[in-house]
Amino acid sequence: MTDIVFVLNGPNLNLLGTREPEIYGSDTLADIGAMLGGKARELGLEIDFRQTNHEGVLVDWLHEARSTGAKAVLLNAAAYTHTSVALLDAIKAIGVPVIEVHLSDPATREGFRHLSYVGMAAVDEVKGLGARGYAVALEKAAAL
Ligand code: CA2
Repeated sequence: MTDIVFVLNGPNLNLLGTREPEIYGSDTLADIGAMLGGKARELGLEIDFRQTNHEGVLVDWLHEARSTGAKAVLLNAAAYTHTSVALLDAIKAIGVPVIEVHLSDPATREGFRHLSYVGMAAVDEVKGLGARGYAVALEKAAAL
């Protein structure tokens, strides 16, 4: 096992900071990556921070977390959280602990966001804390 934590971000999160700040905050994803890099240094961890709009790429990256021997994965799968059995199967398959992260709290939003396939296999979750939730999730990963 390494001290690397994969931080995987799903569809449309590349647009963070451009609209709906009342839901997602005003930080861009690059801001979150920079903040989390600092937090990782404090914790003696390394992060590999990525974003994709493609479901299969997230599956490939989860497999890569396994082959790299990552300590943990922080996963904000965005809308795929609520639809993707492929992500559920991948999380179950890799044997690397996955912590589910969301900027907002999907449970307080539209009904279709209440179901989480990611949550069915994740070891923990951080929701509704905005960008700070990524740092909280990294602390949880450090404690695993
Ligand atoms: O709260 C979260 O982190 C979500 O994963 C964000 C997803 C949403 O589908 C999930 O239900 C909850 C949406 C990400 C799209 O983010 C944007 C932010 C600003 C502008 C455009 C997209």
